[in-house]
Amino acid sequence: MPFTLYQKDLSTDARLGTLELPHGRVQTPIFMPVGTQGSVKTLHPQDLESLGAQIILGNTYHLSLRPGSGLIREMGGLHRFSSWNRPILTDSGGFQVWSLAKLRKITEEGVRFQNHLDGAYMMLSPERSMEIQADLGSDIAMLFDECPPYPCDRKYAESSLGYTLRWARRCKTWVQEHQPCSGEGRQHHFGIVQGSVYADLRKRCAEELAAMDFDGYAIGGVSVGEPEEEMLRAIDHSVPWLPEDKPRYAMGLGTPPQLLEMIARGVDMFDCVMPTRLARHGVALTPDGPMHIKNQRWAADMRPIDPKGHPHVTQFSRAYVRHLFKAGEILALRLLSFQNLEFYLRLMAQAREAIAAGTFGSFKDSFIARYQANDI
Ligand code: PRF
Repeated sequence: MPFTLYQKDLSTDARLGTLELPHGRVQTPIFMPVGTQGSVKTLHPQDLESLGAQIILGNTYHLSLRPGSGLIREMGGLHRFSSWNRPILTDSGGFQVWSLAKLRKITEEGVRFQNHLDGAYMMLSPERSMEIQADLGSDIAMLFDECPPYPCDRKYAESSLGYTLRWARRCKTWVQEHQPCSGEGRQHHFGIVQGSVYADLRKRCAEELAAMDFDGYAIGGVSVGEPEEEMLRAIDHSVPWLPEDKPRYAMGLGTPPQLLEMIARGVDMFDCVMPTRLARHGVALTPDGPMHIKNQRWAADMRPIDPKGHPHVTQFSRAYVRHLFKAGEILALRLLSFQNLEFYLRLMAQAREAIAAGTFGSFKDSFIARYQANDI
């Protein structure tokens, strides 16, 4: 069994586990830095290792457009190509077509779209997505789903769910026909629960995917513009119907407090561009909340951004990082990316420790109270 659940928190549904993947073991709850183009922006693979990153994300949509998944396969797969030897999860592409491509048309076959690079017409289908992800050689491949927008009327949500479930079946068939091996080194496959804000659709999707027996399950269709309560409700409407003994992954989330709320609801895995994107906008994340480094108030501040942060960042003053950012120096983006990913990864390590100690509920409450006081 690749997923081992070895402890549950006493007062919440938080869980502690490990996931055995072809390129190594991942401890859950875990945050996965996003490396859309096969690179986590501004960081070297050694940086990621020194931050303790255990698994990173790659994207089918971007990598299949450029440089092409055939090329990556010829270069020995995404791990070898990018010189990252720990696990990689790849998203299936449908969501990125939804958010980036022009002229998208969904049919039973798949999604036809004009790509955002040169406007060429392309087709992504469940089979093609699985084939690309097999070429990339990721440890975890996501099924090809349809992510409905928010808000979304019931009729659209139902028809969209039909695609997600039928496409899941086709992904499974493709895998059975092309990757019959069941050994340790095999690629793992995660189904994605959709159903928009409709509790019965979420339940149906989770149950039908569970019956198809995947290695793990994601909750998709969240963080698409809905208010936070709606997002938490979508999790509450999905998690109870997912098998206890498989990992659960909330896609594209979220702020540090949101991650803790999700962990408390039994979610094990996360990815989000937020830490690296905020870094490039001059925001450092700290236990006392977000810090806007451009602010005049840091101009002569000798203190490090976050005294508990990584030595690569604590050796510099807020004043210096502010100067670098304002001068447009690339080092500023790198230092802030370092800070923010370290902060997210540390948060997950602290969450795991708190679950092990049976104190996750009080850890969550005190972390959120301090973070939201924004008392920097
Ligand atoms: N589906 C897929 N990838 C995703 C999402 C989804 O619903 C989301 C939604 N938050 C982010 N990434 N395949």
